[in-house]
Amino acid sequence: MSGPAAIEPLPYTSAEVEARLGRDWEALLVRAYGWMTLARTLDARMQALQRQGRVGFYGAATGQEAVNVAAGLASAPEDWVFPGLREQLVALVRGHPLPVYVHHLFADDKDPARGRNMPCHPTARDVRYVSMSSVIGTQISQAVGLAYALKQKRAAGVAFGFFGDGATSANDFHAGLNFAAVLGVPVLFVCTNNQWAISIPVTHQTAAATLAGKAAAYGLPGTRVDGTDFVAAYAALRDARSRVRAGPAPELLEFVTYRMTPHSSSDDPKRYQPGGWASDAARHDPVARLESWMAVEGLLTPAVREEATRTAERSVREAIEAAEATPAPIPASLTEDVYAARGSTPRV
Ligand SMILES: Cc1ncc(C[n+]2csc(CCOP(=O)(O)OP(=O)(O)O)c2C)c(N)n1
Ligand SMILES: [Mg+2]
Repeated sequence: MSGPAAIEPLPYTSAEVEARLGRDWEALLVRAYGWMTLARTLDARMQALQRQGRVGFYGAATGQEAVNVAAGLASAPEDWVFPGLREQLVALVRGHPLPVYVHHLFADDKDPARGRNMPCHPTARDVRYVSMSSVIGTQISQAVGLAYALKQKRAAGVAFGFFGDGATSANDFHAGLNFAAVLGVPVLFVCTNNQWAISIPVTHQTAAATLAGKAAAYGLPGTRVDGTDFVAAYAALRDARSRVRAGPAPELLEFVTYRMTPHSSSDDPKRYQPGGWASDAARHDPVARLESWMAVEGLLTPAVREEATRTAERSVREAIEAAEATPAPIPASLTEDVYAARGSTPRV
């Protein structure tokens, strides 16, 4: 049996972290660690429940937690989120209640979409998290359209358009970045390059050296960031968000990460991933990297770590219990929320 993979250490002194994150850096890191622990717990439980047939489908975001938590924390309440496949955690960090998300995963009667959307495709109106589209790339141009509306209305906020490396080959990527730059709208493009689009490695996706480099063709800034380093991810998102807002002017951030799980519950990566992938990914595990840095700096005592684990396990368990005690939507609800009754407000 091989031992645990060595972790690529985060390359900072605590003074450097303070310089990048600001005065409240310690509280920020403890908060981020709590969210990442919750995300890991949720991904593990949901993948197991899917295998037991209790949840229909699940797509984990294991390995992408640093970007998602950083985006949730760096965004403002007035911002809008147009997610790709793996940004559900952004909704939770922005305040969408975990039990509501778990009701959605179980497609039960308390799912805001009443079971009409595939599990793991939540909609979270309360935090301006737009219903996720499985059609790769469509959300990119939708984010641009929303950002254009913000500009026209002189409204506050930034639209975050999330997508994966595979989506950079979609037409919407081209149309979206082009229109955003020409129109000068407040949209922040966040590409999480987890190096796979199901079975296609990013090296077969594009001949470009980096995905961030594609921004130059459209006349907007593109920056590549280590997406397994929470400190770098948070600083990049916070700073880009404020430049995008001030412009208004779009930017592209590419976060390099490692997909640590199958593409989804319908995938078997053993058929296509090279043997060394899992250990490479483990060395760049964003949760382990933050955890070990915090432990060395004395920020993460065994007691703090245990508390984070206990809290995550309890909240996930309680949300699952509540979902399992909730009936499926009744068939008659199929026609509810489809047409707005005159004078009514849609529920979703
Ligand atoms: C237009 C379109 N083509 C193909 C698919 C099938 N499909 C689903 S996910 C996926 C790969 C997406 O890869 P990437 O953008 O890197 O996101 P990741 O899954 O890695 O987060 C594909 C090809 C789809 N959903 N939509
Ligand atoms: Mg990908």
